[in-house]
Amino acid sequence: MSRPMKRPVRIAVTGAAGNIGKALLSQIGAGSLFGPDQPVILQLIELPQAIDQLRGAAMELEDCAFPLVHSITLHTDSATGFADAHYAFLIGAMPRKQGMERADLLQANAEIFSLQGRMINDHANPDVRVLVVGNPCNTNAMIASRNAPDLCPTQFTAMSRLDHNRMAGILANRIGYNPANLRKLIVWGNHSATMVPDIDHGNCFGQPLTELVDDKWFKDVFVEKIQKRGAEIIQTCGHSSTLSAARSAVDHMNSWANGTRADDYASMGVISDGSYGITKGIHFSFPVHCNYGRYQIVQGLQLNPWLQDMIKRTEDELLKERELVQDLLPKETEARHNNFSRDYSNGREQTSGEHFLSAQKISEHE
Ligand code: NAX
Repeated sequence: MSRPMKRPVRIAVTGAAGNIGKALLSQIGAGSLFGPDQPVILQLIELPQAIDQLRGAAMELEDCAFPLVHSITLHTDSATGFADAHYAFLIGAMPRKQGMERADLLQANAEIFSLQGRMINDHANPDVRVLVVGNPCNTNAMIASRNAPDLCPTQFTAMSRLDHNRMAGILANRIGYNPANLRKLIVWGNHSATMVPDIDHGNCFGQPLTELVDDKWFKDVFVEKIQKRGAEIIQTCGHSSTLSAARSAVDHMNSWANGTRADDYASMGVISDGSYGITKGIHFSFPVHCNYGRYQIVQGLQLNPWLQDMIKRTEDELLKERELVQDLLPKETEARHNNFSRDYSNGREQTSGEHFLSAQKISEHE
């Protein structure tokens, strides 16, 4: 006898006609995100100039005939796009153009993510879980959260899972094991070239990774390889990570909603509550445990001086980014974020309540 289907959940995706967006949608449609008994309503959000690409993507999804796709709605207005969403993947962002300074890129994206934060606050399900993929994702997550006064800052996260997965894939090949057997890898800090890969607490079948991996290779080759892997992929094939980014977005949301193994960590960009001395209020990648739809930052790990120094550098970079977008951070939410306490870092319970089911399989909204 087949298992009964659950009620559909609403998943909003911005930048849905882009490279990562399309790869993500095919994984969600195939059931990689929440399993074979969880139907989904896909609320796809794009810029008006990309509406034809979005229509094409929706037609392809229809042609995939995924049994789990209950319905698809297309939006160029984020108010309707985020309406009642239980999960939101914020992928669409302004790409860096020639001659653009990092400060200009931050500012342009800050405007996008402050608007999206407000729209999610006003229109999404109150228990929505948000993953920011669009770069600079840590600072964009902070901006969206600062613009969502009615939601808990723990509902906004940034993606460092790709860096975590890159560590697992490359290390596993190096030492000749399956990536699934590597436990407790960590990525600290910003999703940028300052991120800090850490294997000090990791193991493979109980054996410390520091015993399996040569320290000189780790520090001189591996760390930089992970930090620059995105650039290496662009240089090699002419476009940024697509399949691995989509896979990591699925893994991130899956860990968050369904939990991590008791003997493993996930790396997630989450609001700092001061753990490990990191300034409160910035979105920083920490090792987390997830359970019952909540995450908690792993506490009490010893950090060697080399790691501490690198972690300080990535924190400084995020503080500089915050400085550059100060004008888009409302005063109203400043105290709540900058005094953020671990006591609140439990997130919200997931609700799977479903309110409006679309009559049509694909419908468009202005
Ligand atoms: P694409 O250029 O293929 O797609 C982006 C899509 O977003 C476009 O279709 C565009 O029309 C849309 N878009 C732009 N602004 C929007 C807005 N305000 N609302 C709705 N849609 C909007 O880029 P893609 O390769 O998919 O990358 C998307 C983002 O992911 C980029 O910012 C990229 O830097 C970032 N990445 C983040 C990663 C991470 O680990 N956090 C890794 C992969 C990737 O580099």
